[in-house]
This record gives sequence, C-alpha cells and structure tokens, in this order.
Amino acid sequence: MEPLTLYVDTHWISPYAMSAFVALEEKGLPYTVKEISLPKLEHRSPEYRAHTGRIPALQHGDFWLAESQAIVEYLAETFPFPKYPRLFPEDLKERGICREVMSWVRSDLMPIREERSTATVWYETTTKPLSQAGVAAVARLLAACDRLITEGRTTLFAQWCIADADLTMMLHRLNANADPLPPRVKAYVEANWARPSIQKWSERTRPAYVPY
Ligand SMILES: N[C@@H](CCC(=O)N[C@@H](CS)C(=O)NCC(=O)O)C(=O)O
Repeated sequence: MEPLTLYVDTHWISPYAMSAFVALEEKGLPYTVKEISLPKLEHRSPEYRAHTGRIPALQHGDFWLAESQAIVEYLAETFPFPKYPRLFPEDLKERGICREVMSWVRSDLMPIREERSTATVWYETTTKPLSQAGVAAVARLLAACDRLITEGRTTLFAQWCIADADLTMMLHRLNANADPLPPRVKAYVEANWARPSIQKWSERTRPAYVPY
C-alpha cells in the first residue's frame, strides 16, 4: 500500500481534520500525521501551497487531496467494504442522508461555529450567551436532530457512519459549553464522543492556544 499521510493543524481543533482523521481510524488504515501550524502560516509555505495549501490534506503516495468530505469519500472508495469497515451506509437513501448531514454541518450553522468555536471545546469553554442568530441556529440544529436521531439509538442509522462523527462535533460544541440539549440528543452526542476514533483525536496533547 502506498503510504498515507494526513496533514492536520498543530492545535488539533479543525473539525474538518478531525473528520478525515476519524475516517482513517475507522478504516483501520496505517497512516502518519503531520502537523501544519496555521498561526505560523506554514500552510502558506511555497512547498505546502504547491500541493493544497489547506488543512486537512491527505497525501496518498504522490497524490494529494484537500477538502475533508472529498478525503472521506476518497478513503471510502479506495479502501472499500468488505475488506475495510464502512464509512457510508450501504442503503442509498441512508447514504444520501449521510452526505446531506456532512454537507450541512460544513456549510451552515455559522453562528454555532463562531460562538462555540472548537477552541472552546479543547481550550477554554465559554459561558457567553448565544446571540439571537446563535439561538436560531441551535433551534434549526435541534429540529434536524429531532428528525434524525431516534430515541434510544446512538447512531443515525443501524450502523455507525461518518456523518455521526460530523454531527457529533457540531453538537459537542454546545455540550462542552453546557448549552442545554434534549436528553435524546445529549445521549447521542455523549455516546459518539466516547467512540475510540473520536477519543483518539480528542485526547491529543495540545500546545498552548495561539489564536489565528
Ligand atoms: N471545507 C474545508 C474547510 C477546511 C478549512 O477551513 N481549513 C482551514 C483550517 S480549519 C484552512 O485550511 N485554513 C487555511 C486557509 O484556507 O488558508 C474542509 O472541509 O476541509
């Protein structure tokens, strides 16, 4: 197998890098991680820019790929089931919803991403109340969870899929900052946060935080 390298941020707070990392872990693939410092603008170095200039990036042999969702899909298709565990549901409708959730958490809910940044998850939590826009975004997120998360189940579908990791990251921004969540959603996020692939990312030793 050609070597796989994942490029992540030195603070390990990029939710996009986390998604790619979880995908590699869940596939059980051998890989190495290289850290790129965003505060030191290492991603703007001519060498790194010649490849993607972005975090995360995956290097597979001499092939480079950016965009976390593209990385996850590339891993799913390059290392398919049944030799490797699934990242996406087998059922096409469930797979569609898995991709819908992945795209949605990457493109929407900006007030949550800003007011409950991932730095508040791994560095200092915040007690700052959410703005009106933040409250509205949380309401939309919880309305979606109401549709998506079945009582008593800790995965979106019968089996875990990569959207569970992405949705969990979005919800954990709230849970880590003691923003109230309905019991069903709290049980979902806490069960997923305990998943070994996510814990492996979460438990990294992190350097002091440098805002960027
Ligand atoms: N849509 C991208 C977002 C990635 C992203 O925003 N990466 C940031 C760090 S978390 C980055 O590379 N910033 C540096 C830059 O764009 O110059 C993905 O899903 O991978």
